[in-house]
Amino acid sequence: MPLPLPSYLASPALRSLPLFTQSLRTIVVTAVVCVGATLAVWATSGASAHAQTTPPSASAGQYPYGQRLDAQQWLQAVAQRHGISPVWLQAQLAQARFLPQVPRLMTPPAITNNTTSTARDWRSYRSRFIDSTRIRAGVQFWNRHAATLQRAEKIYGVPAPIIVGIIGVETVYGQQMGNLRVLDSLATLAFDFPQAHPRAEQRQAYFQGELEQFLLTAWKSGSDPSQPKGSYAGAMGLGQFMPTSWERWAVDFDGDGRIDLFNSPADAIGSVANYFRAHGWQAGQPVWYAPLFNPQSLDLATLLAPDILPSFSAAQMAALGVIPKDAMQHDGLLALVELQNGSAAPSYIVGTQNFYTITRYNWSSYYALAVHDLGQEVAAARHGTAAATAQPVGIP
Ligand SMILES: [Ca+2]
Repeated sequence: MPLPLPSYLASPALRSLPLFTQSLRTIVVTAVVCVGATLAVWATSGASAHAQTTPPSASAGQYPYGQRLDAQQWLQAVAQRHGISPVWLQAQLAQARFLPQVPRLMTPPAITNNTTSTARDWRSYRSRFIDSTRIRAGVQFWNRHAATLQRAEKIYGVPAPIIVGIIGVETVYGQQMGNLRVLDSLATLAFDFPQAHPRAEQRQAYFQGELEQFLLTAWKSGSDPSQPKGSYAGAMGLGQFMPTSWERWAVDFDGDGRIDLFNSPADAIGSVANYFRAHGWQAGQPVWYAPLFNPQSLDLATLLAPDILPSFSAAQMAALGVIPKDAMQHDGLLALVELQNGSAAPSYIVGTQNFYTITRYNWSSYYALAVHDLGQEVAAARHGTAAATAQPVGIP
């Protein structure tokens, strides 16, 4: 079996011209030796005004990443860890640009609005992702790739509506894959993550890891990391894979010997299915059940304490006042999931392990339910029927 090339090199032009690419790399590396030499002078003289007088947090975007001391220290560590040429890494970092809109997009609305909480609303969230245009695009995508979706279900146990739901919510079936250079987004989040974020340190470390993997993959495959475009978070392709997800879970599902999540819907379908299986998808298990409330014995605080993590058997849940409809025989743990409805009373679903698995793709119960519902709507539209998606239930 040929080893798929884990390449981000999305540009077919560059891919088909290896000699040209090679000579370009030579030019870049030659040019960068000068930058490297300048840095060496910096390090020995200790006289760099830039590096010594500008703490990174205060200088977001003020100095290029190629000249930032914090970025240089990071670069040296990455070079040592993986045996990558520091000159090559420096050349890539020198191309990275600060994107001022990215930290803004990464800051939770509660902080930017200076309010303690924002009223979340399941209905309005759902309507952002489920409309007739997206459903129509989903029907076309499903029809075009029906055999591939079937093969993915057979191999990975993940049914077509879930894969179709994910790719629809993420990119409208490839129509909106993001137009920011991944190198810029990841460098901005790795070195200028908004410090107002409640988990800034943790998130910044996460994005440094993603940038590291992104550059490592480009180095190994000989591709140009300034080429791939993606979301403001650095997610790429039809299913919006982050670099570490691409490395771990993307598969070559059309058998052409390389993984291309930008241009190969089959690779995207197989990779989404493989990601789901790796994150605990249970073939044949429903995503959620409707709850039947018993107000006399209802212990909402205990049921909601583990949040979306499945923690109760059906019998335990029933004892706490929630009977999962038609699911008392359910084999596995369940979670009572609360969905806000703006200023109205919240509603609830009983999520299974599979509901939880969808949230491993994007950590939000609203996201998971929208993915599920879109898949159901597209499935119904393919057969010309109205979708029979059940709705979350309020406490009577
Ligand atoms: Ca492929």
